[in-house]
Amino acid sequence: MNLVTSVLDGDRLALARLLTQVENNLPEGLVALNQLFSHTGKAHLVGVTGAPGTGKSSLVNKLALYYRSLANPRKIGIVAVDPSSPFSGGAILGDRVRMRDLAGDSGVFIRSMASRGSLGGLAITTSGLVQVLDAAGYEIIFIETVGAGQAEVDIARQAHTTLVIEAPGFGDDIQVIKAGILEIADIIVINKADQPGVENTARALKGLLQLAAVTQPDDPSGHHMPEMGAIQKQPEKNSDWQVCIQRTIAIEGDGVKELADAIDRHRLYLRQSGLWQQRERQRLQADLESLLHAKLMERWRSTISEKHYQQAVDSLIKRQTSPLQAVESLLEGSNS
Ligand SMILES: Nc1nc2c(ncn2[C@@H]2O[C@H](COP(=O)(O)OP(=O)(O)OP(=O)(O)O)[C@@H](O)[C@H]2O)c(=O)[nH]1
Ligand SMILES: [Mg+2]
Repeated sequence: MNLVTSVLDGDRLALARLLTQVENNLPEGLVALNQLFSHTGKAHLVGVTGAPGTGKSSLVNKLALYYRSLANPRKIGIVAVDPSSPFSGGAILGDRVRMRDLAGDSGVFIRSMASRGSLGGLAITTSGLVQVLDAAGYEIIFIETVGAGQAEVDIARQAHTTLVIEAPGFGDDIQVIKAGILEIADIIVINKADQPGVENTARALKGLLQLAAVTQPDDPSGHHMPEMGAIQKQPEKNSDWQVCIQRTIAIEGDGVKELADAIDRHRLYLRQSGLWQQRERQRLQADLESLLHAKLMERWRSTISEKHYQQAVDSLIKRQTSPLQAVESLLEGSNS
């Protein structure tokens, strides 16, 4: 049987193999993605981001256990993206913890991605893995990323619902917020609520949320409005979702049910307001544009010799041409 059919039939081994092919950008993986695409679009994609060590993996683990414990258990996929430490570090460690708690449950599939992504970058590779899990019938897919760089923001943007995880002590210099990641938060989680400093963190975050509401010029309701894709900058219309702050103690499981409820509320809100469709459109358009960029670049580079290309760089170094002039002359050269 072919790999795609096996994946659609729920074969976990086939799923693992296909994910590896997609992660490594192998031709058969890309062909499989084309075949699977019509089966995607059903899952609720939940981005989970925040500074290292705030408890993202522990929390996702507990959320997965919670969703599995329901009378109508949901199938849970987890993609942990950790480009900073390819072979050790957070994602893999977090995985070990999860493997122990979730091992043997066929309703959960965990994948950590250690590569830096290939064609079209990390966000596109992540998107491919998520598509495979979506097609395979996983109903809620958590996408966990460490840090607050542009890559994490791009990945978080692929989600319908984005959780930003803070923790006391981390919140004092609020790294994540500096990078503007709060702009993409639908739900803010203060994890490690058992630790001292929770109240300070909560106060700081509330203050920042109020500030964000006041300084949103285009939002007549005064509510927080997440800024969407770098490519498509249009603010969401009619967004009156109130960003909520949830407290959790991931190691005890405290607040996990309430967090899961908030995630479900957000999904319902997106569905009822029509924003789900809007986010889907933005997400797919962003994927399309990343792939177009990558493909056009690849195609164009094959039309020009390495020597010619390096000459253009040389003339930049010598300040004989400006970057824009160099681009124009390179593009002219490749057309002739
Ligand atoms: N006290 C306390 N410790 C916690 C809590 N949640 C997680 N931890 C601990 O914090 C550490 C980091 O937890 P992880 O879940 O690996 O955090 P992470 O954000 O996934 O870490 P990275 O993936 O490395 O960025 C672990 O030692 C956890 O046991 C909590 O609610 N309270
Ligand atoms: Mg982790």
